[in-house]
Amino acid sequence: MREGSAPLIRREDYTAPAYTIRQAELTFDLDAAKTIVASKLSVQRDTAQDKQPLRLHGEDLNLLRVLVDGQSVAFRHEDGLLVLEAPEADSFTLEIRNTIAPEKNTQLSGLYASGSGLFTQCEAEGFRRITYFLDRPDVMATFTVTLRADKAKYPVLLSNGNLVGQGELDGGRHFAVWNDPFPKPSYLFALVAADLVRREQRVTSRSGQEHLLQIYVKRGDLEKTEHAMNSLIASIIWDEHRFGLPLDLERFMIVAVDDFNMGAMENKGLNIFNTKFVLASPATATDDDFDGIESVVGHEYFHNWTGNRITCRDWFQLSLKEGLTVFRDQEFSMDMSGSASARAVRRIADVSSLRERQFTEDAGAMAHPVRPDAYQAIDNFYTPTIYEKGAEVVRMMHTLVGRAGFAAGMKLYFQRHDGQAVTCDDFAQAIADANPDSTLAQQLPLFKRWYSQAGTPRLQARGQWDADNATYTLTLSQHTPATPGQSAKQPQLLPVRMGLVGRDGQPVALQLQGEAGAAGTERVLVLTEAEQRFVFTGVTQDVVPSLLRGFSAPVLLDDGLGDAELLVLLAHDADAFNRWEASQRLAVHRLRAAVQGSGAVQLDEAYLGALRALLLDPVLDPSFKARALQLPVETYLAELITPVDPQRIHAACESWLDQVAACLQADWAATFDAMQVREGYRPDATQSGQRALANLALAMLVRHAVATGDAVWPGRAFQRVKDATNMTDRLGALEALVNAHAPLAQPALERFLALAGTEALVVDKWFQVQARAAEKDGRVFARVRQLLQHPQFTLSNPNRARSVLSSLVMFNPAAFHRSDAAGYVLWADMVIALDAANPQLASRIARALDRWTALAEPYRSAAREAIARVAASTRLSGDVREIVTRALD
Ligand code: 0A1
Ligand code: ZN
Repeated sequence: MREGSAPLIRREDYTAPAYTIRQAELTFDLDAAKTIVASKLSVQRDTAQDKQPLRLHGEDLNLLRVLVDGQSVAFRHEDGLLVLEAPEADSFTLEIRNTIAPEKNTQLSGLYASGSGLFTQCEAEGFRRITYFLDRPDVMATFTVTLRADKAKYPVLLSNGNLVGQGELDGGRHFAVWNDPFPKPSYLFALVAADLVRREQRVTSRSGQEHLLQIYVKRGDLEKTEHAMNSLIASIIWDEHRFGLPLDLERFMIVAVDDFNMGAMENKGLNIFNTKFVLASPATATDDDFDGIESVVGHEYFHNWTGNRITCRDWFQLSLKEGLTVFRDQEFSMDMSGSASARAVRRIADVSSLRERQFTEDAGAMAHPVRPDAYQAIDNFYTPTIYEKGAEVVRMMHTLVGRAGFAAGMKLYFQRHDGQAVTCDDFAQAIADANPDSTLAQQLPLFKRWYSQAGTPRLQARGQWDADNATYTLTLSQHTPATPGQSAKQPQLLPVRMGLVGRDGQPVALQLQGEAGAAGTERVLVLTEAEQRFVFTGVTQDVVPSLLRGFSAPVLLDDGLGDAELLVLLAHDADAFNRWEASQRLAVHRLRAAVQGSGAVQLDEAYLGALRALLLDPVLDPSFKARALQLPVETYLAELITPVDPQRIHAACESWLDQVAACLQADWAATFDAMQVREGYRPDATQSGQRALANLALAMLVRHAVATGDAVWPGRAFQRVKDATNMTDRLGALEALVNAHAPLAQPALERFLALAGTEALVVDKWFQVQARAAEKDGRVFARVRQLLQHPQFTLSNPNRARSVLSSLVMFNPAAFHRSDAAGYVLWADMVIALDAANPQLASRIARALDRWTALAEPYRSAAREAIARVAASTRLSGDVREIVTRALD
């Protein structure tokens, strides 16, 4: 939609569909310039409702004809809808013929061209860009799809379900007929017509049913699909084992496409993936890429039950499928990672991402509840709040009812709702009903505030040890700050997993006053009011509270602990997550003091000693060490140190890094050598932990060497860029040189690009490393400007566009927020330019200034001006219009 803002769609206005479509027979004559779509729909009127016109969604379509039961009928166009007066009969056949132009579809929503192939993306409202339809998730039809196309150009023709016919046609054309027996909403429809090759495997499920698994990619990419196939098989086994959910399809296909707005899409039986989440070889993909593939393959596969078998009634319920499916993919990745320590590191990664992306969202102009109340462009609501915070809400339910209770709840959810389009309430009710004695069931309305209230709750904790009575009183209180449109918040239900750690590091038994029975050393306190006190008895020594273990609730904790207490937790906490958390908070204390003081951090001996002890600890996992010895990212620090001065935050981080690099130089050197992996490459938790710590050590060593004029470590890093046998090592060495602004950075970049050849995903990394580099004297920003002119740069491929633009505006605050406002000028230019072709992509970039009101001057005023300039543009899409309007409200 162009010009003017799109209407606000409200959750409270939901009404059941007046008509439903039972069956859809679609025929496509595929051609990039002009595709003809013929659709034959069995439509049924809901006779319980008053008779009303049939209103079909349609966008950018060229309509050729409309027939009802074979007769042409009158129709009109109204607000993007095709409106037909209600036919006499309650059930009728509607036939529509229209054309579309896939090669002109630069939005990548609907049917579009990528390279020489044709692909679809229908979630959320892309199907209406293919043909007229009741394009809403509570209308579910069975689809039979005939694809006709030139055989040489499009040898592979795929759609959802099972292949029920294929053959030759005149003029070098061929056809395929696909039938999907599962009724599904139109957003799960998919088709692919392309020249692709495939890896395939047959598997037999526990029940004895045979399934065909296929992964389709471009020629030359086949050997990079092994990890995706292994991940798919692991996902199938895991879902059956953990949740009793078997693969219900004869055929499950994954197709990789170069041009894709998001990560991947769970179309029934025909998942379409961004190549980034399919293709991996040790030479082209990092350990993180391998992990990303495992988790996204899992995520899309798990949607087959949580999303496809049970779908959303309306888009306000998006978290019903996304929050739950993220929770499931997180659990899958944790179960796959092996040891308890590797699980903890996964949790640390997930929580870091939540804080960096969702906490910042919840504090900004786009803050919205997990179940939003209103939207203009639904594509703007595929957010960290719907996904990651939604997953935390599911995780809290899991905490409250336990693993077995949650499994029972899932079982009940499927018994009740399989084949339906339902709401978040239905899900919570099923989990509660399966666990009637749980706190969740008893406090369900209170718990459900997690769905309705936006904003990150603040949890304050204060403890008092009473030596005379041997009691420890913990007072917990909460409040949630106002968010746009929600000024007053009510208390929420917060599960607080906790322990008490003696000053000697020993765990303390937790006996609540008035409670009988044996006491353990860890428990979950449930805060349900604004303030509550918990009195522990038999506490004979002063203790340090270790609260929110494993991050048991998505809140910001203020426990008032000082350095001495955090050092106890860092060294001794039985909970690995809270050990890591202590390391982060010790760093934040120092960074905050620097930002608010002289600018440079002063690292004391006690702190450096603790870091050294951590680095050299013989028991801790390298992956844990790598996490605990890294600073929180600057975007998250900006949430903790306000008003936000990105330059001062960056300067403080740089000074922390300089000192840690210098003071621990010998330890970093020993660590780098000790962490070399001698066996063949495996992307598992053990090896990737070693590589992560080696890369961190190398970055520190190169930094210190550049500062002191030493050439040895930069030389070793350069050598590694040339000789590394895997991408994790190669990229790590390149980043070390680039971030330290080493003289060898430029030759290393040249070598890296030469080695990348035509591997698009590796070229993306080359752009990304430079656009995310640690800013120094404006050099990174200047480089970004050059990169935008590079012959291999293009705005039309989302991955490439993001590798430079998102890297700058989302991940490199010090390069982006400049006192001369040049970053904001570039941002505004790029948002406007991108919006003309791809509004979804543009509106993601537009969100970089969501938090402008928290900025210090001069950034704040300059950011506002840039947003106002975008808002003043007359040709904005509804997507970007919504973002900039909310930002200025
Ligand atoms: N349901 C997908 C995410 C998705 C949403 C919209 C898209 O349109 C461009 C694409 C993908 C998931 O959660 O994986
Ligand atoms: Zn999803």
